[in-house]
Amino acid sequence: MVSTEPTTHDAIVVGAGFAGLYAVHVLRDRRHMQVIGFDAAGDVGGTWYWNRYPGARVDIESVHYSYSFDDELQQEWHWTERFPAQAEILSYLEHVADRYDLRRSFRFNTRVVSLTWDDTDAMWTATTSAGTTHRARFVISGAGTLSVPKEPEFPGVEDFAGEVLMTGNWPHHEVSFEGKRVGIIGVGSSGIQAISEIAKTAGHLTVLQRTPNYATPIGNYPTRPDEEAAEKADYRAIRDASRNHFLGVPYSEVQPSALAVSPEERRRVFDDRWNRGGFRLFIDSFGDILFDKAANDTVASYIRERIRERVHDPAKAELLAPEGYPYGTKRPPLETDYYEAYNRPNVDLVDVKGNPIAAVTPTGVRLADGTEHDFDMLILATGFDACTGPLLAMNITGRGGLRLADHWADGPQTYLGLMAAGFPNLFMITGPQSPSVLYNMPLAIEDHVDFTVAALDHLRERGLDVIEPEPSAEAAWVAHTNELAEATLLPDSPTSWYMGNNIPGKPRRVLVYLGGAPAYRAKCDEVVAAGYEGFTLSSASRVFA
Ligand code: NA7
Repeated sequence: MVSTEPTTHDAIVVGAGFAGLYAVHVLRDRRHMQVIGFDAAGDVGGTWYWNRYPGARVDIESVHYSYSFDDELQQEWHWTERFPAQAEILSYLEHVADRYDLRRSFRFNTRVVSLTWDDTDAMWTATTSAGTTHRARFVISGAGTLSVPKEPEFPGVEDFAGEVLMTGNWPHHEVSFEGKRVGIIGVGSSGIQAISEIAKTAGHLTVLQRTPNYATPIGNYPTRPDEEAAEKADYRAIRDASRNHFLGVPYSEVQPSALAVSPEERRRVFDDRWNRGGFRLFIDSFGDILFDKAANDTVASYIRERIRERVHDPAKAELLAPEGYPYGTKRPPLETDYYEAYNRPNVDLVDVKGNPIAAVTPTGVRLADGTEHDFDMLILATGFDACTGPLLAMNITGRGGLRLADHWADGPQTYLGLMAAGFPNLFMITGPQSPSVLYNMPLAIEDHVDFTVAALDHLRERGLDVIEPEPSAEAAWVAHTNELAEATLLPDSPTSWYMGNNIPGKPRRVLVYLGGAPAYRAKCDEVVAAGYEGFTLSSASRVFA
């Protein structure tokens, strides 16, 4: 049968997570563009499709971590918990897909394997894993920031006789841990969430920990009807407050400096934020903890103290209490009863920092000193090739055959974290060097998609069809994002996906914009007000200054 599906489109959208769904809705339903979307997954959901390991949960209250673009949607949806689990967020995205009839614009189980710009007619060509080819003037990537799991770096992993599971690509079938000897590598956010749950049913759980983390309580609870009603009555103000906050949440109690207050007042603030949960300790306690080592030391030692209170075995407590790097320079995990898991008789903690994992064997894991740990199941919670990985995985080639991989050989180069010089009409939603993961993601996504759509409107109104950053504007943005990072403690982290150095061989460069969402939005507004300053706008054949 010959396919009658068009292969030339106005826009190609990559991904059916928060970004791709919103992009398709706006471009197709509000701008009446002919749009096609692709996702490697079997359905919508993005992050929340893949990361379905036990305990997977959002770390920002979902009344905030949700779309704001349609008041009816935010009024009608009911979250059952303050910080819902993966299944509920996936249901929400499925509801969004149904509500706006979005699935019909997507091809699922279809990965974009290359994207190539053609200078002669100013069109992108996408090839897909389904063997199809599609052309479009514009590409909107909603490929995600944490969607390419880190390759297992343990020799022998393919020879393990039991099951190997990855938190970032968890099976869809029910996984039972009953009576099994389970090993888990990694104590980032994913590992910490998974350990807390798996410990409850595993026959035996062994946690292989390299760097202990500063995990703090999430403070989850079932939705309180009065709180929900009050929020829905004032949703617009809450969204405005969120957009005007560094992290995109309406927290408003940050004090300037941990060093400017008495030890008693500091303790009071830390206790209060610890007890109230979320990212309050990190972002709504003292404004200098990410910038001043002495200020950071106060919160780091507070967290260590709280960890030691919760873990009964002093030897385990010592291993779990992080030392030697500042709090917040690795993405701070949030937890429920994580430290208490180590008080269970079926949970062991093994330090693999001094004695690293040498290999996976058919029966388990062998450490450098020859010690063997036998498992029936091995779980890799070892993280992601963050921010740049999802874009580089698409084999993108821009003007004059310039490969994105070469352009970014020394780290990402973008203008506003949204576009790269030499890659016209390619919009990277929550791309590297934008606030992305340091800004409540659904709002960061809406802002980026809205910026993109406004730029397309601007082009169309002027009879133009190509937009790209000037190399000088890109260079200035890269320098600016690096300077912002240098002013923080982030470069002091031993390994952090914020800095790209969790992946062997990846350039150590900051991957997020650290000036905060309000400063970023102000900069974007300035660029637009100045007629898309720093961008070159052109028609397919003629370049306008
Ligand atoms: P993370 O935060 O990057 O955590 C990965 C964990 O895996 C971390 O504890 C790593 O230790 C550990 N790891 C990675 N490679 C190894 C090797 N070779 N040996 C031992 N341990 C290793 O990923 P997550 O998936 O937990 O979280 C990612 C984000 O998703 C999270 O921040 C949220 O934004 C959602 P290390 O610290 O490098 O010593």
